[in-house]
Amino acid sequence: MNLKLKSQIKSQKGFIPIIFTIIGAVIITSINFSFVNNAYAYKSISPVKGYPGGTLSISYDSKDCLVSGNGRVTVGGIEAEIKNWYPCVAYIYVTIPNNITGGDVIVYTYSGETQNIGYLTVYQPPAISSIFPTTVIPGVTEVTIKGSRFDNSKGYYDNVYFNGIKATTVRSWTDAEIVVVAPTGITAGKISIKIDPFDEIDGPPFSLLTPVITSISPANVIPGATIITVKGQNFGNKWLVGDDLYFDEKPAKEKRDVISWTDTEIKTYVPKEVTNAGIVSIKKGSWGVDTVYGPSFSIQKKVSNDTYSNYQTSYLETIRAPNAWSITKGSKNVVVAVIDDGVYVNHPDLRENIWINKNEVIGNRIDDDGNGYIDDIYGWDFISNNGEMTVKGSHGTILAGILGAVGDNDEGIAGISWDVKIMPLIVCDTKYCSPNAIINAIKYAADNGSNIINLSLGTWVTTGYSTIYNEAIKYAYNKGVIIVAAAGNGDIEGGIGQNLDIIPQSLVCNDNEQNMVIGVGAVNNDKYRLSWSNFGKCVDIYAPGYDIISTQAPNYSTVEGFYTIKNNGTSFSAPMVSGAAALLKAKYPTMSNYEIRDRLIKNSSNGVLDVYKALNQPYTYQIVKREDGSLVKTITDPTVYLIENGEKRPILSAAIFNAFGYIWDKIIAITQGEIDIYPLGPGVNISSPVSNPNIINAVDIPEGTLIRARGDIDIYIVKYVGSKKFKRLILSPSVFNNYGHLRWEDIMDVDQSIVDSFITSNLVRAVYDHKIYVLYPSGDTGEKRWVKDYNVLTRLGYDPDAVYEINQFDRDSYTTGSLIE
Ligand SMILES: [Ca+2]
Ligand SMILES: [Ca+2]
Ligand SMILES: [Ca+2]
Ligand SMILES: [Ca+2]
Repeated sequence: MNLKLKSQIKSQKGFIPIIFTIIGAVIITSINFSFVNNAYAYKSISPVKGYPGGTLSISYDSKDCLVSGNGRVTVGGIEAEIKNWYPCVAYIYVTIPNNITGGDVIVYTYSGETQNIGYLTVYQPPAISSIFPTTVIPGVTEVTIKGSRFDNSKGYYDNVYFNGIKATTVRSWTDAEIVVVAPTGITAGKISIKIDPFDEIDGPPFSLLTPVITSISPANVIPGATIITVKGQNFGNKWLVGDDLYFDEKPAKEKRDVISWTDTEIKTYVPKEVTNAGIVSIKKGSWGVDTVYGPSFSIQKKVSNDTYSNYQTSYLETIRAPNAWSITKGSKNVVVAVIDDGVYVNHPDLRENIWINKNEVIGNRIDDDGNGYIDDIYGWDFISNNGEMTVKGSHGTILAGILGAVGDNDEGIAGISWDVKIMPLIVCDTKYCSPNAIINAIKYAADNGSNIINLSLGTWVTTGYSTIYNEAIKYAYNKGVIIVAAAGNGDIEGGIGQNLDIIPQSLVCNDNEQNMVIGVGAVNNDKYRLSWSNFGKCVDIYAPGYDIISTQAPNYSTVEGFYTIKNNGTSFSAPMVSGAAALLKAKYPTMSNYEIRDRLIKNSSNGVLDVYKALNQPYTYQIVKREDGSLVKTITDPTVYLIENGEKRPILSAAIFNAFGYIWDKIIAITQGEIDIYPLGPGVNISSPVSNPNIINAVDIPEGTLIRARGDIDIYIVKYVGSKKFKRLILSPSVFNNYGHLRWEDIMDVDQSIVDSFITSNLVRAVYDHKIYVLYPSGDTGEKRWVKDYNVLTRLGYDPDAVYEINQFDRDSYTTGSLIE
């Protein structure tokens, strides 16, 4: 249909009611014959171009005014339904039949006359063949409607409806295709189209793209604190007015808690108004979509009556602190030194647990207890050199709360140890920790009654590893102090933790060859190491270090009052271990520091602190009975003992030690407590040689001897240059056999320690070959690389004395690598 034709239909149709009005007036006022007689002088149809179902008015040449009987009308031979037949005024109204494109309008009058009134053209109504897509987002989705006879453009009375709601945004409109945006406020139903003058016709059904929540994480939340991730589909690419996410009917968006909103994921804080567990639901009000319900959530329970206890539940349960509290909640006899930037000693949740130097009189400017520090009533500030204890940063007060905030006092949080005495020692300001201050503070702690020292200085002491702390650590350890240190963070801002085996750090790695420092790394509440936590052998145990709440000094708090949330770092893992050590010390006051250390480490769960297990399932500290032949000493006492027949035999001099071929590297440093269990045996001297057959005097191994550690397959040949003892690996059996003078039965099986006492040489020179090679054996093969000259050899630190002369077969059994220059 073209526009011109269409406007004709409209004007004709508009004319019809006027006719009706005239007719009605005529009927009501009774029939005026003179009018009628004037009226039937012509024959016509209106309109001349109609549509199926439309009304056709027919004026015919009437002679039937007073004649009774039936008349009828056909259009194109099809019987038309009579709507009204006004005989005397000669007007007939019929419904245009379906399924015709046109035809003559024939009136069969009552009297049997047949009158051909005129030709009617019949237009067909529009038809919808398809819509796409059939699933829509109200207000967003563009829907393409295909079909026929839509008209070439939209007229005022032409419209598309989505289940009765008119689409007001039309992208394009042609006779065969309409593109509209699904309107807001719709419900699922049929798309329909109204092309004037035709009646509205229905198209295929459409459904709404409704949001679906598939998962939430975590499901156990703390209102006002937990960031929850809601995953699903059809959330819309962004938040729109009218949308919201609800927790037990409490709107998150309305409360400005939503952090991000994408089509498949919403991140939001759980509104603090939420008080009950319930269902997470989403409403896409912007699409007119009703609330869709998702999974249920629960509210993190409290493990103490403290105000913010539910913030602590996850990580405290990870380390089973609540279970541990059924055994002990700590003791005020246990002192923990927090060596950091200070602890706010008047904190409402800490002040009961702050150490007080009872032997010091405050404010008299006298060192009453004679410990070298004047008026050190709560501890000492090693930066400002006074006892005022003004905090120099935010860090130390956080550590103090984690390990020892007063528990179950209706205030704040609970420390791991509810009862404890915290000794603040200030060694840092916000930017810098002084190594000397740290050393002095460690000594102060050890000298003034600390049972435990917490060193969460990992991220501040960035100078790497230094042995300057060793002596102080050793001093405290040998006084029975438990020393706990944070492993340090590689880089919390997305970086990765360092392998401390490769890059050791102080103070966590200042173990003094023993395990004097309990190194603590950080895990999440699922016991996975956090990527930024340092790791390696210096880390003895892990504890939660993410999203930790604690006490805070005034001016630093992020939670109303004196508290701070969302602390991340190994700094905050360490005081959990310190607090756990405090619980063990409270429960077992006479337990040694190394036993508490070992109970904590050996009762860990996947390497993660398990306070309950450490307390409840005693790790029976088994002092390993050293094997006969072991060489032991304490750290503080230079005397070396030979363990023999269950006794410790002092080796009376270094000369004797050397004369027996003992190896200094094999001396095991043990604690005084362990060494005390061995009864003292006779001293080792020349006139009382040891009887232990395992000890082979090194001087009994002549140059050229083939040695092999018991249980090992590697065979070495030894040589001596002055006081230096070298060994060289025989690469393979074929190399061995190629040397005609070597005999398998000559191989001497010795202790590994004997093998280790020889320096391994990988330097060789073959006969008739001036080149010196460095060998890189690997299994039964290997590579040789020529060292260019003597200067290169010495520059690289190789000892020319270590060079062995080998045969050419031996040399050629190594592949040739690149030149070393
Ligand atoms: Ca003093
Ligand atoms: Ca004093
Ligand atoms: Ca508390
Ligand atoms: Ca350690």
